[in-house]
Amino acid sequence: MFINKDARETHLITRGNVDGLVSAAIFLSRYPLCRVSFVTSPSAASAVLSKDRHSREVYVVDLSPDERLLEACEGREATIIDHHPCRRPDDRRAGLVVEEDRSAASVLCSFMGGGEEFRHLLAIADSVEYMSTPLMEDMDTEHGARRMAREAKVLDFSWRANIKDDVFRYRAALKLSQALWPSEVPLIWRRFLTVQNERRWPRALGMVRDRMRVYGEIGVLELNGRDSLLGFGTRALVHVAGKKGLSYAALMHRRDDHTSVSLRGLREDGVDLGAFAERFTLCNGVSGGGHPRSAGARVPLDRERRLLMELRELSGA
Ligand SMILES: [Mn+2]
Repeated sequence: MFINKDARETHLITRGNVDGLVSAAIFLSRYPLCRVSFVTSPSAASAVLSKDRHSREVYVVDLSPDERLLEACEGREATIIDHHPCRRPDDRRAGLVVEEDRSAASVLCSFMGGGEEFRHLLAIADSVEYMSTPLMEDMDTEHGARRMAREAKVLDFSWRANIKDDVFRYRAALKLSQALWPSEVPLIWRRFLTVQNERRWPRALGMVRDRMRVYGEIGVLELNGRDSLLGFGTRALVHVAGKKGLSYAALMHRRDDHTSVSLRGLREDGVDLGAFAERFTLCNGVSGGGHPRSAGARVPLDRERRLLMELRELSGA
């Protein structure tokens, strides 16, 4: 089959993690010729959307509708499907489908209808998003909790082998659109084995243990430029901060002209980090937002300290 760019009148924009991969798989099962873009933030999604002049319909999945993203949707046939708390439920610039408490992939699947054959993958997406859903319980009963955890790990490790590789993501999602298990897809299995054999997860944990500093209730890890945690960034930091009994984790990654901050809340009753990131970046630039317990921000280099100070004050530690 010849896939011509002009035939791709439907465009999916989603994240490159497990939730995004499962979303893409479900979407591709319905629209096998669609164009798929993987991004890491709502601002990256709005940039991709602004450049796309040819798609008739655009679906933006797993990205919270901030002002820039809604602006980019204006005048387009755009639908945002998400599971981050939505502060603009009445905005008319895009169709908004937002449900919390389960993965974006699950929200997408019920929006599209059908998708019975994807229940195992949806339960995997729910679990990797730290949710706890009735579907996860059903799948644990049907397939065994160990198998479910194992398959979630296979898919979650696989994309981390090379976090920049969107061609892998697309191919993996296309295979998963046949409702296979992650371990049944050789492409995914091989990447998983690479990450596993190189012991990247335990090595990433070791790096975090060496470098994390504790600021009040926040475990802070600073990375510079090309530093990496072998693909496990925030996940490894959250793990170590959790073991130390801390309430928040903050990964501060310094790039050329700004710092990307990932914030995670490790307590149920902590500060609403999505609201905090949005409010902080309104006054201190560039962009930010997210879930109560998982948020991101881009801030100018000289605002890093201030962000940590304000979070510490809010947390009362
Ligand atoms: Mn998600």
